[in-house]
Amino acid sequence: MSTKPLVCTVLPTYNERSNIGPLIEGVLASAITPHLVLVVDDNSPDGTWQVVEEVAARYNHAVNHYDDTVKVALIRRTNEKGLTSAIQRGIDEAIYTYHAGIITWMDCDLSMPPQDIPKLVGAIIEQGADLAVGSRWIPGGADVAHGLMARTLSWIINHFAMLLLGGGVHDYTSGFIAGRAQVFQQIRLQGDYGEYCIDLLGRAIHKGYRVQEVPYICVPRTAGESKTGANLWDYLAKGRKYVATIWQLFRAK
Ligand SMILES: Nc1nc2c(ncn2[C@@H]2O[C@H](COP(=O)(O)OP(=O)(O)OP(=O)(O)O)[C@@H](O)[C@H]2O)c(=O)[nH]1
Ligand SMILES: [Mg+2]
Repeated sequence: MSTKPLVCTVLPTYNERSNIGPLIEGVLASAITPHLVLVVDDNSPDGTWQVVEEVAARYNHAVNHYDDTVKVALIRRTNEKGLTSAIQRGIDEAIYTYHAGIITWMDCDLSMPPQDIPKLVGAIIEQGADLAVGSRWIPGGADVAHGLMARTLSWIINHFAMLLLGGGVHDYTSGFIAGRAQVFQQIRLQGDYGEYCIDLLGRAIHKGYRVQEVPYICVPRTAGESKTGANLWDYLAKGRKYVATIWQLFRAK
C-alpha cells in the first residue's frame, strides 16, 4: 500500500469545453500518484461537463485494469455558481470524501502549465511548505498572457500586499496553489473571485503557515472566453475588491 498522500487537483470550469480535455491530459501526464483529478463545473452551457464525463469514463476504465491510484472525477453543480465556491467545493470533496492530503488547483484556460504541478507538490512534500504558490513575479516566472495595463495593475496590487502583509509572497493573486489539507481545514476560501487568493495567503501567513513560491509562466488562453473583462473599468472594479481585502487583512493583523 502506498504511504504517499493522495494529491487532488481541483479544476474549476465554466465554459472551457476546448481546454478541459487537453488540461486533464496534461495534469495526468504529471505522473503524480496517487492522484485524483476533480473537475468542478457549474453546468457550463458549452457542455464542458460532457467532455469531462467522456474523459473520465475512458480514462478510469482504461487505468482500472492496472492502476487505480489515479482517477478523474466530475462534480457538476446545477444550483450554485462562482469560482471561489467551486474551488471550495472541490477542496471539501477532496478532504472529506477522498481523504486527500494535498490539494492543488489552477485555472482551466491552459494559462497555467500543468507540468508545474509536481513543483508545487514537491515544495510541500520535499521542502516542508504548508502552501505552495505558483508565482509570475519571482525569477523564472513571467506573465506573457496579459497586456501592460493588467500587468501594471497587478504590480501595484501585489506591491501594496507585500508592503502591508509581508510573508515573502510576490504573487498574491496567483490562483495556482497547492496546500496541505490541514491548512484548508483551518481556512475556508472567501470572496467572489480573485480576492479569495489574497485572503487565503494573508490568513495563512498570519496563522504562521509556511508559504513558498514556485515560479511559473502564465501564457494567453487560446480557446474560450475570459470571465474577467479586459477593459480598464473591469480591472479597476476587480482591483477595488483586492485593495479592500488587503486592507481588511492588514487591520486584522
Ligand atoms: N466552476 C466555475 N469556474 C469558473 C467560474 N468563473 C470562472 N471560472 C473558472 O475560473 C478560471 C479562471 O477564469 P478565466 O476566464 O481564465 O479568468 P481570469 O483568469 O480571471 O481572466 P484572464 O486573466 O483573462 O484569463 C477558469 O478555469 C474558469 O473556467 C464559475 O463561475 N464557476
Ligand atoms: Mg485566465
